[in-house]
Amino acid sequence: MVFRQLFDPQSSTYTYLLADPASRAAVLIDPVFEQVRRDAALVEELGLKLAWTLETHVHADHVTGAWLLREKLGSRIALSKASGAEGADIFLTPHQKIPFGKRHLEALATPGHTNGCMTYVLDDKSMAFTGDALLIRGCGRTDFQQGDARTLFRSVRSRIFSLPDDCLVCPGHDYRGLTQTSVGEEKRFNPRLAESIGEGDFLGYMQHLGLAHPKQMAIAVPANLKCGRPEKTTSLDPDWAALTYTFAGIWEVQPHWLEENLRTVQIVDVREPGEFNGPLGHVAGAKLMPLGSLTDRIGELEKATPIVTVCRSGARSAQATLMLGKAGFEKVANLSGGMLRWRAQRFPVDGGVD
Ligand SMILES: N[C@@H](CCC(=O)N[C@@H](CS)C(=O)NCC(=O)O)C(=O)O
Ligand SMILES: [Fe+2]
Repeated sequence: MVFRQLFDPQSSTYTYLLADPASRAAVLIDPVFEQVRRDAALVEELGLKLAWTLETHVHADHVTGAWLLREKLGSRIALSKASGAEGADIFLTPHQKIPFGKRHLEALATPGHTNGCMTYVLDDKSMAFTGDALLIRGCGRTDFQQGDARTLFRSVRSRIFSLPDDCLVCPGHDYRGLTQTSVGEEKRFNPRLAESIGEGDFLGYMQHLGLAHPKQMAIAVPANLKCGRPEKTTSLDPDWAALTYTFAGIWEVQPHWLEENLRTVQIVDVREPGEFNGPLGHVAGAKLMPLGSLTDRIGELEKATPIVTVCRSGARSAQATLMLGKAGFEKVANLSGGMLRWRAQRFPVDGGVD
């Protein structure tokens, strides 16, 4: 099983990537709109095909990436019928199975934080994705949307605590940086829901949480009721080149694109002079600005003309794209694979030896 836990620092949301290694079919649980580029890059770098995005519920604190991922990667959107959302491909009912390759998740209804909350349980019951029904030593609040503490108590105790004790619990958020827990651990140590605690105690606890409403609530709830489809569908991605975004957070262009567009960009070679004039040669028209001098010499570059950074392997030049981005240059990309790939693909160089 391919498994990754991804984090959105703005909303403290966890997104989970699961995939069947044989077929490469993948599922993303609770993707975040602002992290779609990152998540799509990871799916592509791991050679996966995103079959589904699943929502554990209609979130109040961030906009889902479901719609944008469907646009980018052709994934299908699923969430519970009880959510009241529109625009999904499948509206799940309790015990429905979501297949990905040879594996599947089963949707359990765990309402209480919202009406439409679902917990997704992996086929072998080794993992449960509880959304905000059960958090690590906590649980989702019940004071807005269709929140109801009594319903939440019963969902957790009957549906989640009946899973095996060693079933890993993967929550929708954690505000302290904790990552995972287990059913057995929460049955013993959850301060609100442990087996020793009664329903009345839980109701009292939940009435006095005293939390401010999520900052994004007025935007997030209506957007999530449409599976994250924005009002205006303008592209957020830069389009000045055939760009790819890496999971490492770097915009890149491939050698063939640079070769076809040599005259429309500033090529900044960040190697040392000995390398620039050495056996690998350099791309015609490249400006030599060693990485260590880039910050001091940044005034030599034009802001309006796109920049492609180059080095031996693409590592130092990736760092250069970040430095230029911080200095306010908006159209910057790294030459993927650097001079090594440029030469391997037999593109011409000035200087250098065969
Ligand atoms: N300060 C956060 C609020 C986060 C919040 O209220 N989260 C909900 C989940 S959507 C919750 O149930 N939190 C439970 C808790 O913080 O204990 C924000 O503005 O987004
Ligand atoms: Fe929530």
